Amino acid sequence: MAAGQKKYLIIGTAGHVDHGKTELIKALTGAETDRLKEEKARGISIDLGFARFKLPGGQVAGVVDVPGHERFIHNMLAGVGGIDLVLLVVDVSEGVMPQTREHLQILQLLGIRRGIIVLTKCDLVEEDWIDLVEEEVRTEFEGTFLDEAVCHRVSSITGDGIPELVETIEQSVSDIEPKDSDGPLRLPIDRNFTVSGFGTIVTGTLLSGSVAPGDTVEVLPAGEQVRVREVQVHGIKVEKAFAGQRGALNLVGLDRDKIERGSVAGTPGIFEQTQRIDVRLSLLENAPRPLKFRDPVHFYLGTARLVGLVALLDRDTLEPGESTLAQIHLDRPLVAHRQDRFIIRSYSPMTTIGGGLVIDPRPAKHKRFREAIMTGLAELESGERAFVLQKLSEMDGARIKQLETVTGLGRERIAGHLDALAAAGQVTQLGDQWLANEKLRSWKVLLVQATEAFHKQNSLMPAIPHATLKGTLPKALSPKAFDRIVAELVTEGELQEQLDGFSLPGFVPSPSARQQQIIEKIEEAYRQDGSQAKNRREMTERLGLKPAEAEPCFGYLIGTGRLVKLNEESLFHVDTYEKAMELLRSHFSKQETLSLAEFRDQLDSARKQVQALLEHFDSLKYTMRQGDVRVAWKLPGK
Ligand SMILES: Nc1nc2c(ncn2[C@@H]2O[C@H](COP(=O)(O)OP(=O)(O)OP(=O)(O)O)[C@@H](O)[C@H]2O)c(=O)[nH]1
Ligand SMILES: [Mg+2]
Repeated sequence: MAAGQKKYLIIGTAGHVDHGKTELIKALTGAETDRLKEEKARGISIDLGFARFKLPGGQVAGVVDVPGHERFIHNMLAGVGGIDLVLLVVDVSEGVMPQTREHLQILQLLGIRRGIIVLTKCDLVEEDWIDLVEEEVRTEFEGTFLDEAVCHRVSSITGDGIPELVETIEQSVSDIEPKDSDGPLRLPIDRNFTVSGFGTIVTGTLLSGSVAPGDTVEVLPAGEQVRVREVQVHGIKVEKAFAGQRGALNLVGLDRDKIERGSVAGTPGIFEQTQRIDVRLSLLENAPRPLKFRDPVHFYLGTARLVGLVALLDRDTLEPGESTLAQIHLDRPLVAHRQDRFIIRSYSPMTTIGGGLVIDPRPAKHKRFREAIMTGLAELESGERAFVLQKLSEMDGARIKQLETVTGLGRERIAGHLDALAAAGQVTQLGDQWLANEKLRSWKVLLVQATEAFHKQNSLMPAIPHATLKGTLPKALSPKAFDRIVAELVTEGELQEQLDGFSLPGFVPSPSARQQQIIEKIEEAYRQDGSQAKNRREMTERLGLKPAEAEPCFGYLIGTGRLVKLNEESLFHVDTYEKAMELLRSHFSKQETLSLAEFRDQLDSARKQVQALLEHFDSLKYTMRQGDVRVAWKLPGK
């Protein structure tokens, strides 16, 4: 987490229908989360409700209130993905009911690890009755993540027990690990709507990354890149929303038909959609029957809801309570990531029967009963290979040596894993470094965007200089690896190589009439001055130009090769430069060494310029300095 950045958390509710979840959120936050007319009329929640919860310590949490009714479990599933802390609500007059269990199982399968048990409606029954219900709840929750959870007794109507609950919430959130705001943006969309005159709005919990107005996000499966016009958190316009917050993004020019609950807004180039995933799949112990090869199931991941066929790879049936590696074929594209958790429900009747973890979001189609495939998957699931991939994904390019340090594995083993990962399309070798493909993809997008932004800002420069472009990526990336990335972009037709840098294909600098005049004036002055040319600042002054208007024109002249830059200040007209090259060549055709004084006489120039020129030749490896003189090195012929 970046220094000084606040911690953002999501608190969710869970529990059987009518057990008092919405009322509890009202008692805690003052907000009414039932928004729909039908919800108000029927007195039950149908869809997700959202609220802002300011804790006494000042921390603000987002609240996701889920519906308890069996028929709306799919909505509940769209809401619980990103929560950090759950309030599991049990109505003391009813005790544990079917959706108390089902919600608990779902939370357990999704890997939610923190919760508080809240016994509601305590104003309606006697104390010793509550004791009995608490005992029942404790027995029921044994062995789950709520085994040792704190249990609170409240009445959301009278307010009894609410302050104590708030205190426990405050304590529980203090040591929650916040989500990663530095990672790529990932926002599974849970709502989308249009506001007239404003366009499309999408909302969701940011699982990682951050988003600000002006950013470009990619919406999948639509596959469109769109600009974010405005970002809101809890109805308030913000400059940036961070991981762990609920954000509403106003997207420019995206048709609402192209999005649905389950779509994902993310950093362009990172996420890919898939209709086939390799998973670790577990069937609940109380699943009503075994799962057979190619059984259809309802499949839930993030906010998405699909239908999948389960291809069991090493058996024909999966018994309740068992777990295995399997491949799931989906009816529609899904955005999934390694380590994502998912839920499956039986096709009919719809009950939760299991869930699991994504091992490979983009696998090949597997043949069944192949030992090599099973071992490969097992390796990928828990083995070193996944570990190496994970470590590499955390680094901005790494040599094998560095991977040895961070993984503690030997060079040979790492090299073997990297080769296998490269064959599986997950990593790439770029010269001296390795890089996770996920990062490579996002960096490529970034480089193209940086070039585009540069063109906008510097319309006279034919290219973004090599060094400026490299500066947009992390320092850890080696120059060689960077060159490989841009070379790939050039091959892919995304960038075009220029004299000293890169441009978008077909970009042509276009000076205005006024700029054209200045350009010609500067060029003419340098041509006339020849080897006597003054430095850039003096030239600007002499021609009576403002530095701000002269600078881009210098850039243009350098970029188009009419002026040659010896260093930041010293420039030569290209004709003068060619002449100097000619002198250099002819000198070394006759002599072994060249001193500064000799060259100054030949060139008839000032010492400072000659010095700059010779250093420039050194840097190009045309010449090499040896004590006070230069010798020819890799001097190009004519
Ligand atoms: N007396 C009393 N009534 C309560 C309490 N909490 C909730 N209720 C009532 O119980 C009913 C159901 O409460 P809700 O909060 O809507 O229940 P819910 O869990 O959100 O229900 P769904 O979202 O449909 O699953 C409402 O009429 C509430 O006013 C409480 O602590 N005491
Ligand atoms: Mg409710």
